[in-house]
Amino acid sequence: MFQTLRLLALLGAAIAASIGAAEAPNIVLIYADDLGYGDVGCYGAKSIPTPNIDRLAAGGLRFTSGYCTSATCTPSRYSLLTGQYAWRTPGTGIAPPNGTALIKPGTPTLPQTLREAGYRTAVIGKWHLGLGAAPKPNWAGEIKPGPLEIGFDESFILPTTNDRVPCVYVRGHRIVGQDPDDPVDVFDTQPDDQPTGITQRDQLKMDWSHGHNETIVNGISRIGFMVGGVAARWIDETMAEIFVKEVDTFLDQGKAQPFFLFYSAHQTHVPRAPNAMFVGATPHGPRGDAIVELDWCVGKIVAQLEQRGMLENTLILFTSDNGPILDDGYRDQANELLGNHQPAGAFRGSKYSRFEAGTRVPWIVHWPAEVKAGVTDAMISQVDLFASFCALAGTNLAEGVATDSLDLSQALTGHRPAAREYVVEHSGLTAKLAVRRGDWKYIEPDDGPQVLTNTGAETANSFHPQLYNLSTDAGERKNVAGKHPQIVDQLANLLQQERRK
Ligand code: NG6
Ligand code: CA
Repeated sequence: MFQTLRLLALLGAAIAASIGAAEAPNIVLIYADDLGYGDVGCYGAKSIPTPNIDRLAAGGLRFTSGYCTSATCTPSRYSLLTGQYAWRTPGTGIAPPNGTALIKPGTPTLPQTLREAGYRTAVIGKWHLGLGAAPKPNWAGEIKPGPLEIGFDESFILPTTNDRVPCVYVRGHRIVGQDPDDPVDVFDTQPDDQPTGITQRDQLKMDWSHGHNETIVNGISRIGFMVGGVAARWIDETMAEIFVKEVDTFLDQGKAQPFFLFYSAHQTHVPRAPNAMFVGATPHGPRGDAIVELDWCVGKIVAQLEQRGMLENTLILFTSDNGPILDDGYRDQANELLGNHQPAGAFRGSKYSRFEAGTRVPWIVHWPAEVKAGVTDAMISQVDLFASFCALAGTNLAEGVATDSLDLSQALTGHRPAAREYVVEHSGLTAKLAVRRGDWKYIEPDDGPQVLTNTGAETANSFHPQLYNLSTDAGERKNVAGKHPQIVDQLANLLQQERRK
């Protein structure tokens, strides 16, 4: 087995050598949560210090047209790992606390394909792609299928998001530190008379604004009800350190094989409860401070690679799963303390939106051995990472695998500027899509709400087709669909063709 892996790794190295790299690179995907285009210094933030992320950008390739596939988490992650748009598969919306595994074992995935090419693979951090099988995950026992069944050799995850139960870490198939006498279980409705965010609202560490008022863990009420596992429950303020330490342990296994590490950060998703080290680091309250904490994690990961002499031939991709949001369910003053900070930069919209801010995200590629520093406006989507990373690993995709994923390895590494001709954008809340081709952005009509009442998010829904010229109107304010009916038709047809694929 090891011989075969070794052979494949060598083969990968040989092919990678054809683009100039001496050996197949390690790949570290640092995936931020709800981080907007304008949230970090190298993309224009002035009042949130992000020196570590900025350093990656200064020494790497910064993309100004890098996209996630959807403006919410679960579908973006699904597309990234499968190379297929989540909107093709029903049920891939935001996974609930007891959501079962969305990527079925046997589905070709990015980690599985890299593993077959000789990579050691791991996921550390937020999962949010469902776990276990129907009717619900076996929280008290063996929780499978999960990451290990779809191509990861190792996993240390928070099962859903940090605002959802169960608030525990899962390593491999089991909850970490679970006392068999106090087993964890999770319910959609209240199973007992435990205090909740409603009954003990005045004692919470952070008040909720909408939803998020069920089981209380670490003084913060969450989505869903959990019982048991009291000793295993996480403390939000130490989550960053814990994840970063897991990275250290993973890297300790050395250089015998190239590796793929999916570091899936919890910042800056709600509840934003950064470590005391970061409280007050920005004038923006917990949301800004959580971004500084994320930056600290990036710095630690880079340092850990550097200490082991691994940085040179490691491709680090830093990006985000969807655009920014201010009030996503807790009263953490994200709106009140925003000041002049622009989480989405010049773009309109936010998380949940088909306007650019929903899916156009920070995207930095750092790989000293191969990638020259610079800035590019090449259009690329996270759905392309499957084919692109596999090409860099020197492995070919079989027919019918990752069919939405384009091999843009040459654009990703700055060797060739050409990338996607068009990029499909999805909000995650509607079946309707949007597309950007060149400077044109077309948004399909949809009769859903234009603004979400709880979050204030502008969805980009409208009864009318929308067309914007991003070269003169990056903020998508002036709908020119009436003036350019042919372009509207072309782009509407393009989306119909995409659907039929
Ligand atoms: C929404 C939650 C929001 C957030 C989101 C998922 C409510 C009212 N809102 O349903 O707080 O958790 O789901 O975010 O419950 S994501 O980034 O993981 O997609
Ligand atoms: Ca997210």
